[in-house]
Amino acid sequence: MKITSAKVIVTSPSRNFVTLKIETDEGIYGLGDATLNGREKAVVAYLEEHCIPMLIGRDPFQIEDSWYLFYRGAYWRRGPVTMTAVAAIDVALWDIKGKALNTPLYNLIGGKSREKVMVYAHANGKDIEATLGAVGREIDKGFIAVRAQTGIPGIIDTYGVPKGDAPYEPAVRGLAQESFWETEKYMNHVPKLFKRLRETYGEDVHLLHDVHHRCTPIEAARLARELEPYHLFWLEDAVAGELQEGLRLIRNHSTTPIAIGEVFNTIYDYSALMVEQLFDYIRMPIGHGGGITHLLKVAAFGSVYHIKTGFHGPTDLSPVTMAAALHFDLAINNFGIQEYMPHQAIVNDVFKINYKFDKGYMIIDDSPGLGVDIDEAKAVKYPYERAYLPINRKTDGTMFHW
Ligand code: GCO
Ligand code: MG
Repeated sequence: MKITSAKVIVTSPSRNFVTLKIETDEGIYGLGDATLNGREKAVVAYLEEHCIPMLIGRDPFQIEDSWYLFYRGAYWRRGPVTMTAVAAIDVALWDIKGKALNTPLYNLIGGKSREKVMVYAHANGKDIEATLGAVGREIDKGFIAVRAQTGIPGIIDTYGVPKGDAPYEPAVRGLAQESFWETEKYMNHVPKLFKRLRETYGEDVHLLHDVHHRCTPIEAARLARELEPYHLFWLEDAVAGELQEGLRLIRNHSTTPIAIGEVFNTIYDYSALMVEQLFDYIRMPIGHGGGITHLLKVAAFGSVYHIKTGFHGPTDLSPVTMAAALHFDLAINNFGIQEYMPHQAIVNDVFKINYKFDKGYMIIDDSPGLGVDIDEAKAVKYPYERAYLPINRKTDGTMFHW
């Protein structure tokens, strides 16, 4: 089999998605998600200008060699743009192989280790009462794990809490919106939320919280310690992703489990952290972390240290990444949990999906390859629109982490 062509499809049904489609001389094609929220066109250019010409004529079954071709062969390695492009190629090649061998992706990477994938939902509210209600609604839908984010008195915008009743979907069309932040108010408020959540919903539901990189190491250590009585499933991105030594301080002060890595893109962002056992859950999504080939290595390395996966799964990753993640989650032994934010219904006008939510878990059918498809005629109905993630300042105007 040979790769005969490849193209990049950009579509924006409610938000931008970038999809790589690789075609072969046997009529089989594969899909990869190349969406990098707010920087979509950078990946489009990387693929069109630098990768697609090198793909033509290659054997799509040589996935390991292709991975190293685009990783080592670029010389300028790593980084989110590069690794999102590498991931899109890699996932599309696995999709082709599954279809050619007429078997679902999970069978190519070890077979099923479980029948269904535990997922966590998002629950947000403008204050503690509203968040309690939102968590209750997710439990009523059947979720057994819920991430809770709440508005903070005295802060206009808080990460994860949308205005009005809109679903939380980071990136807005037009230029970046600014939000404002005071860590002190946040730190004093969040433990009150989790106290109320445990009092209201008991010990059984898994509760998660995302700090979104906003604490310094000593602040994160204090927060993790103050949340300890509420037995979180995890505290996510308690310090900025690049501040790896910060995790040591958290560990020294708390037993709250730590998740990190949605902004990481290679094993080299994790390796020292894993050996020292400074965190518990790997967040790097397949779509940004070099694809299935690379995540298999990252997850295997983590398994040596009893670290589990908990892949990123917001709506800014396309259904192609969600399907790839679900196959992966089914197959590996050290799966922990999967983030699941359902896409808006209009997204399914363009993408045909093969997974569904069922009582706290996701199940995926056994179509060959990934099992997700894209309708190109529908995709062109939703042209790209520039969108940015918000930027964040302290209330005195200082530029801060979003
Ligand atoms: C999460 C993330 C997202 C990111 C978003 C950025 O845990 O789901 O933090 O909400 O902010 O993916 O594009
Ligand atoms: Mg996050």
